[in-house]
Amino acid sequence: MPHQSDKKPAETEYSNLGYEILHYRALSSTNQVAKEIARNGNRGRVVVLADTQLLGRGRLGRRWFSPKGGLWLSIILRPKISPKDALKLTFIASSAVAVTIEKMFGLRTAVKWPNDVLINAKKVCGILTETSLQNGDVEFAIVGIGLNANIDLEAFPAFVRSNSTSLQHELGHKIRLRALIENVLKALEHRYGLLQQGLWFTLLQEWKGMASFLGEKVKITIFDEVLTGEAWDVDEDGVLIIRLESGAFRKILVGDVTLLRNL
Ligand code: BT5
Repeated sequence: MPHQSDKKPAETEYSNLGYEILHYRALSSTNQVAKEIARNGNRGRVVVLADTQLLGRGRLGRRWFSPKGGLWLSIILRPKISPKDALKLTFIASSAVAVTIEKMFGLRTAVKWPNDVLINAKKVCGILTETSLQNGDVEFAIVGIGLNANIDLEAFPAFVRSNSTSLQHELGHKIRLRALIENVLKALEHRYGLLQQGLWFTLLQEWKGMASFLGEKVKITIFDEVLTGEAWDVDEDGVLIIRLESGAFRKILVGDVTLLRNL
């Protein structure tokens, strides 16, 4: 059921790259609305943007807090990839955000498996990629980017505040959201082009170059199961490989990584 606020964008803007940006004041979730738009047919390059989300979502049904001042957007893509490759879109979006933040603001960023961008080991951005399948193929993918831009951390509940940061908090001032959006879209478009050309290994290498958790002692939470070990590698499918204390290796397809040195 569409949310009451989801009916009509407040304005439609166009990015320098020709994306149609449907800009809403308040929305349930940009991913949800993008999905509904994508289902209604291919209308080219569309981005759904909201000033605030009332039901912003993370992975596994979790909540994504989306107060005003953040960059909350979803991009509709129609990639020629198999469903198991959706994670690649998450990786390239994370790299695009991480590189853009470094270039624009000179802040040092890192990526963390599977979908985080960090500054000073705190989460500044999360990516949520969702796909719709048709006859076993990806019909469309929605890449949702949640980036804490002009946000006072006081706006978050304590359990989120302790593990997160914002650009405003790191820089001590607000930034121009519009320029950030343009640059993130540009960085993602570039990487998406490389992915479509079959250059996944180059893109994975770029992501791994920012993956400072690799080689670290980590705790992995997989639903109710908790493991500890060393974050050994991320394989070509984007799967995390952990070296357990027993010396055995384990492949992790879904889960959350916590760096133990931060505890
Ligand atoms: C994510 O999930 O990190 C994916 C977040 C994607 C959000 C974007 S915003 C635009 C688009 N529309 C949507 O509805 N979603 C996407 P996950 O890895 O599951 O992390 C979720 C966890 O991060 C929560 O359980 C909280 O602990 C924490 N969290 C919630 N809001 C946060 C925030 N604004 N900043 C940092 N951490 C947050």
